[in-house]
Amino acid sequence: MPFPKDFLFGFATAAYQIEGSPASEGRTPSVWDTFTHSPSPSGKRIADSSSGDTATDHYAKHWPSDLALLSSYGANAYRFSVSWSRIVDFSVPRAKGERDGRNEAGIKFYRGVLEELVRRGIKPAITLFHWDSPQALEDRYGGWLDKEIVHDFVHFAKICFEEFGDLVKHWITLNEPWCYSALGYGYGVHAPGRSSDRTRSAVGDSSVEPYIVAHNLILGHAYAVKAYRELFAPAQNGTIGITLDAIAFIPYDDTPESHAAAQRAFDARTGWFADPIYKGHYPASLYTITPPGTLPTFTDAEIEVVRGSSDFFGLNTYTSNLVRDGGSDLFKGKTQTTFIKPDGSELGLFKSHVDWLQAYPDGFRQLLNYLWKVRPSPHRFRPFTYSPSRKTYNKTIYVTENGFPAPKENDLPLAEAIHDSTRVAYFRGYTDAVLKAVEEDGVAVGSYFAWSLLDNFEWADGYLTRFGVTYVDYDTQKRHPKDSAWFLKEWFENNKHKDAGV
Ligand code: GBH
Repeated sequence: MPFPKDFLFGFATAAYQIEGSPASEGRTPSVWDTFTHSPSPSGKRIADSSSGDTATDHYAKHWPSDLALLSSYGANAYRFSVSWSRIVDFSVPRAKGERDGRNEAGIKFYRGVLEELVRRGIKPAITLFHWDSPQALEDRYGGWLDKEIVHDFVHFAKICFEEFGDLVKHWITLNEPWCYSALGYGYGVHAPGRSSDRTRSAVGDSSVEPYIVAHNLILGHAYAVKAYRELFAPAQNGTIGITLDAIAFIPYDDTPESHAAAQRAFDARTGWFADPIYKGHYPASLYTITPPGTLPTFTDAEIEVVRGSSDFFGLNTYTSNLVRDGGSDLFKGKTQTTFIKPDGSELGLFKSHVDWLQAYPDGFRQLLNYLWKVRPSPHRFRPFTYSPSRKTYNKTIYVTENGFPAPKENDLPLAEAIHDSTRVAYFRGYTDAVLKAVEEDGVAVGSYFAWSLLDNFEWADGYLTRFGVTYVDYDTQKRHPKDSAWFLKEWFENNKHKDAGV
């Protein structure tokens, strides 16, 4: 058995994408409630003009049966996020610097979920922040634009450690801070929808704000980890870290320009967060593409807290890109990306209907190797040798999301949609890649969470794009397992240790 005994096999979700019930039992709005309910200057923000108001109705009604689905799919772990504005009581107006109280009803809900998971022998992995920032903090001082939020995030995190930490041994502070910074404050396509692009947003400065927000996210993460390590880990014995979004950026051709471009693309997406956290500084290439003074500085005391603030490398990855020099987009590291190789053929095996995602399992294997460490490759792939002297992160990788939206699934009748052979092909390729990375390449991997347990609110795509292994009929909220759920069940079962008690 190539996977360690305690390897986590499971599925992932996020609060705003599944819960619904935005105003129940003391929850106050998050930036996603505000964003989905206000039009942008050019019209629609969400492809089908929807919101997470109902989503999969997980909070009010379906959570017990959704957890039963996890058992029926053979999962021994479940990654989900908690809603900050359900757990902290923002109903009382407060000034900047004052801390808010607790919302006991929200805490009780998650406690119920955790107890049921434990009863089922499913290990919970909690994400504290999956983009649903409290609107109250936005109104109070501008949310993540103000360093004050570090204190409020730590306050929230400590409530979670205190209330849930006896049952939770895997904590993820932030999900994909690149998305929150670049999509929320650069392109303006995610909440809070700020951008210099005036067709998208009336407010915001994309040359400054994403960097401030990213900096404060890194600090929020790091100080939450410090609090956990000092106050809770000694008794609770859990592990804590961050989840970053990464793409296998493969040089378009064997020119120095393309290799440098691939490095910049990686730095602009992942290194922006990973390098401070694992190495103690922003990536050098970010300074070469941004005007002087764009990247905020950490104080010496801060960098002591930031460096080494993740026990593992939490990885969300879906696709690979060929990269070459060019373009002016800072959030892509001034590179151009494509799926078409110089000889005109496709990089990946097949595409999805969303323009950013192609299935290329070999890219996943390369990425796992690269994140683990740069070294002579023991297998046929050339690793990402953009700069061979560079050490990468050398931390156990927790794959916290990986998945595929089957083409046009939304238009298919149920009887066809549940036979999601393209998604099955995707998971076959990607699970095989992670197995080879562990077995043949010696990469340390601690989990594989498929995205997602359920079809759900896919952010700017609304309900039109489905990533679930379970089909959700949004008229009836009935759940229908797809073939991909049974494929993963079999893969989990074939790879689990029989004596692991799960
Ligand atoms: C994850 O993000 C999210 O964590 C999860 O909530 C989501 O449902 C899931 O993926 C599926 O999308 O500007 O070119 O990057 C994945 C990363 C970032 C991919 C935004 C799509 C938009 C196109 N996503 N990106 S681009």
